[in-house]
Amino acid sequence: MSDSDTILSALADGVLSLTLNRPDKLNSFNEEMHLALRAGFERAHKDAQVRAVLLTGAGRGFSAGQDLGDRDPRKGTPDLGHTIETFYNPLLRLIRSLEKPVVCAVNGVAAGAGANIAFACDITLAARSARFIQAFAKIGLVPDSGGTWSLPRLIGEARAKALALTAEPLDAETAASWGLIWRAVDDDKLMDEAKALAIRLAAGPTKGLGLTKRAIQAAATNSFDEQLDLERDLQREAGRSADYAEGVTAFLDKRKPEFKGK
Ligand code: T3D
Repeated sequence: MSDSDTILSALADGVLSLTLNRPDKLNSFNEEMHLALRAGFERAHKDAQVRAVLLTGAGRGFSAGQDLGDRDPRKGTPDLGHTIETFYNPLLRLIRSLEKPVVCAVNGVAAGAGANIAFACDITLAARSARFIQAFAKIGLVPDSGGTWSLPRLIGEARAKALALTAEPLDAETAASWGLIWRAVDDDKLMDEAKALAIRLAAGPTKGLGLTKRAIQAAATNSFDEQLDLERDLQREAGRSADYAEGVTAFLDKRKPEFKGK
C-alpha cells in the first residue's frame, strides 16, 4: 500500500474508502496520486476484508482530470499515449475487473479523466451541485479513461458526441436522468448516503455481487446466446458459494442472512 497523502485510505465495515486528496488542484492527477490510487485498488483486489470500495474527493471538487501543471508544452512534448498506457488504463482496468462493488461519490466538479473515472465505477452518486465536463475538447485532446466507450453505451451516440465535442458542463440531475450516474443527492446528504450504500453492499453476498458485475459488463460484447451461457456458468459458481447457502437458509428460517463474502 502506498503511504502517499494524495490518497486518503481507510477500511471500516468492509468498505475501503479512497479519497482523492489534492484539493488545492481540484484533485487533478499527478503521478504520485495515480500510483497511490492504483495501490488502493490493488489492495481491494487482494484483501478479503475489503468487500466494497467508496471513491470520493476531498474539498470542493471530485477531480479535474490530469494535472495540467505537469503538461506545460513550453517544457517539451509529453507522450500522452505513454501516460495513458502507464497510468490511466491500468487504473480503469483495475476498477472494472474488481469483483466487488465500487461506489463513487462525486462531491463536486468532475472534469476530463475525473468524469470518466466516475462513470467507470459501479454505482455513482453525485452532489446536486456537481457537474461533469468532458474537458478534453477544450485542450485539443480525445476523451480517455474509457469515456469514448462508456459515454455512447450509457447515453447514446448523439449525447456522447455533444458532450465530448462541446465540453459543456452537465449538471448532476441531468446526468442521473440520462443514466450516466445512479442518483443526484442533496449536497449535505451525499457522503452519508454513499457510505450507507457502500456499507450495505459490503455486508452483501460479495461473490454473487462480483459475478453479477462480471455478467453485466460482459453483455457489452456478448451475443444473447453467449450471455445466456455465461449466466448459466456464473449461476453455477454462485450456487456453490457459502453466501448462497446462507441466503436460502436464512429465507427458510425467516431470519436476516449473515453473509460472509464467500
Ligand atoms: O496528460 C495526459 O496524461 C493525458 C490524459 C489526460 C486526461 C485528462 O484529464 S485531460 C483534461 C485535463 N483537465 C482539464 O482540462 C480541466 C482543467 N480544469 C478546468 O477546466 C477547471 O478548473 C474546472 C472546470 C475543472 C473547474 O473550474 P473552477 O472555476 O471551479 O475552478 P478553477 O478556479 O479553474 O480551479 C481551481 C484550482 O484548481 C486552480 O488553481 P489556483 O488558481 O487556485 O491555484 C486551478 O488552476 C486548479 N486546477 C483545476 N484543474 C486543474 C488544476 N490544476 C492542474 N490541473 C488541472 N487539471
